[in-house]
Amino acid sequence: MRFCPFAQRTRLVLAHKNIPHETVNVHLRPVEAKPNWFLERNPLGLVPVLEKDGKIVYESVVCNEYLEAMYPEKKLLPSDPFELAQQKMLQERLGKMTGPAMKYRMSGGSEETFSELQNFMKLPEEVLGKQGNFFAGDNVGMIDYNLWPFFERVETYTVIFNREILPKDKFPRLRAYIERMMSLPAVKECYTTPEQMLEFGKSSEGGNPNYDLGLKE
Ligand SMILES: N[C@@H](CCC(=O)N[C@@H](CS)C(=O)NCC(=O)O)C(=O)O
Repeated sequence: MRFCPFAQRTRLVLAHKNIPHETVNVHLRPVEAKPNWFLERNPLGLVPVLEKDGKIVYESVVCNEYLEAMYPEKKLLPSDPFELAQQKMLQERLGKMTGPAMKYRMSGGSEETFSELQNFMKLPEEVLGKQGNFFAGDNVGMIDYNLWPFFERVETYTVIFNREILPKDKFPRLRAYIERMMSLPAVKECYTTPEQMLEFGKSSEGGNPNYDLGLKE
C-alpha cells in the first residue's frame, strides 16, 4: 500500500541496498475484501510483506532486519551488540512521535496538540546534538530509515495546517537532518509529496481510500 509508513520503511531499505524486487500493491479497504493471497502470506493482514524463494516475512522491523541479514552490503545496523541495542531503544523512544503527531492531525490542528507535538520534537532535536548527522551516527542507518516515514508525515502536517512545526530557529538540527535525509537517493525514490499525502488522507476519510492515486494507467 503505497501510502503506508511501515511499508515505506521496507521500500527504503530495498532502495538503499539496491535490491532487485517486484512490488505488489494491495488495497486494504474494504477490510473484508483483502485478497486471500495476501492473508495467506500475512494472517495479520498488514503490509509490508516480503516474499523470497517461497519464504514469507512480515512486520516492517522484522522485514528490514531480514533484508540486512540477507543483503549485508551497504550495512545499516551496527555490529556491536550494545550499540545495536542502543539504536533500537532510541528508535522505540523516537517512534513515539506518532502519538502526538496523530493527535495533532485528528484534532484538526488544535493549539494544544500543536504544542504537545513541538514539545515531543525537542527530543530528536537534542539527540541529534549527540549523534551527529544521523540518528545512527555519521552515516545513515536502519533507525533513520525506520523513523523517516514519520518525519515525512510530520512535514506534511505543516502543509495541511499551514503552520510550520519544525522552524529552523527552534529546530536547527532537525531541519538540517530532514534536508540531509531528503537528499538520499532511497528517500527520493520512496517520497510522497505532501499534496499527494493530503489527497490520499481525504479519500481515506471518506472510507474509500484512493490507493491508486498518482499511478499512471
Ligand atoms: N506493526 C506493523 C504495522 C503495519 C501496518 O499497520 N500497516 C497498515 C497500513 S499503514 C496495514 O496494513 N493496515 C491494514 C488494515 O488497516 O487493515 C509493521 O510494522 O509492519
